[in-house]
Amino acid sequence: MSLSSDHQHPSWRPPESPSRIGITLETYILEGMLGFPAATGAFTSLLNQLVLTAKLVTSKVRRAGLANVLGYTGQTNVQGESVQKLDEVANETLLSVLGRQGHCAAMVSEELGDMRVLSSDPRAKYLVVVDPLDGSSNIDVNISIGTIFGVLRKEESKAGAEPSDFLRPGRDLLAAGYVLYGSSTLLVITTGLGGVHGFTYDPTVGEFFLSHEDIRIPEHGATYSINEGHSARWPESVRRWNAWIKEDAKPEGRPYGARYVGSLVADAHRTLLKGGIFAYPADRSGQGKLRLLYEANPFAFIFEAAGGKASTGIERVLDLTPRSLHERVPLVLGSPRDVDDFEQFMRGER
Ligand code: AHM
Ligand code: MG
Repeated sequence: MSLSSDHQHPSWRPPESPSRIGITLETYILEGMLGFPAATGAFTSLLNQLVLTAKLVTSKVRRAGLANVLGYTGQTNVQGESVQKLDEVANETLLSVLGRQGHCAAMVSEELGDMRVLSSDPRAKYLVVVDPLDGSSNIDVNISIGTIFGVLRKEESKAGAEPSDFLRPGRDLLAAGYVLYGSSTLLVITTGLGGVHGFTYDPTVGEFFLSHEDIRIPEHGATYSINEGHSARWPESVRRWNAWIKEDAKPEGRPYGARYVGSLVADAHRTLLKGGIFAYPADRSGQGKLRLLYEANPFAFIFEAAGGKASTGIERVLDLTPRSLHERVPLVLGSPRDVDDFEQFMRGER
C-alpha cells in the first residue's frame, strides 16, 4: 500500500537532511550527487565503466592466493595455460571495459609503455590515467593493494588522442579515485568541488554502497608514513624533519606514531581518514619514485578536495606540468598543518 501525503500520520515529517548512507554508487553517479557541474550521459557512463572494472578486479583479487593452492605451478596452471599476473589482469580488464562504449579516447597506464588509443571517434571525450594494481609487491603476502584512476577531458573536436594530450597539470582532472582491496573493497571518488565520497562493496549483491560521505581530512594528525629504510638516501632536510617528528614533545603532539604499509593506496587512505602525513620524498639526486600522472595527481586531487594538501615538498603537485607519461615525482600527502611543517623543513626554514 502506498501512502499519499493526505494519508500520512499527522506527526510524520520528512527528515530534514536525509542521510544518503546506504545508497548505491551507481545511483549516486546517475543522480549527479558527485557534484560534477556539467554531468553528461557520457561522463556518467564512463564513471560507471570504472565502477564495473572495480567489481571485476575485486573478484580476481579476492581469489589471488588460490593459483598455487589449486596446483598451479609458476607461470603455468594445471591446464597448461599461463597464469597471468594480477596487475596484467587488472590492466586488461580496464582496457576491455573502457574500450567498449567509446567514451574513453585513450588510456595511460603504469602497465603500458605507451599511451593506448581506445576510440578514435571524435565523440570520445575523455582520457583516463590509471595504475591498475598499485602496491603489487604486497599481492603475494595478502596485504592491501589498490587501483588508482584519474579522468581528463580530451580537447573538443579532435579525433583521436596523442600522448601530449596527457601532459597537463593535475588541476585539470575532472575526476579521480581509488579502489582499496583491503579488509573490504572500498571505492573513493571525487569530482573536486563535490567532495570526496567512499563506497564499500558488498560482494553478495555486487554493489558499492555509500559508507563515507563527504570525507574531510583532519587539520593535523598523529601518524607519519614513510619508508625509513631509505633514510640514508634522503636529503638532509628530510632527515631533520624525520628526527623532529619523532621528538618527545608531548605538548606539541609529538612524537607521531609510524605506519607504513608499502601500498600507496592503503597508506594514503589511512592518512585521508585519520590525518597525518604520507611522504615518499626524493632521494639525494632529486628523484622520486611515484608516478605523476596516475599516482601523485589523482591522490593530490582527492586530498585537496578533502581539505588536505599534496606537495612535492617544494611545490603543489597539481600545478606541475608533466614532461613525460611515466614521470616520477616526490610526493607528500596529508593534513594541511602536517604538509606545511614538512615544506618548512624542505625550504630550510626549520
Ligand atoms: P608499484 O606501482 O610498482 O606497486 O610501486 C608503487 C608503490 C606504492 O604503492 C608505494 O607507496 C611504494 O611503491 C612503496 O615503495 P617502497 O617499497 O620503496 O617503500
Ligand atoms: Mg603503483
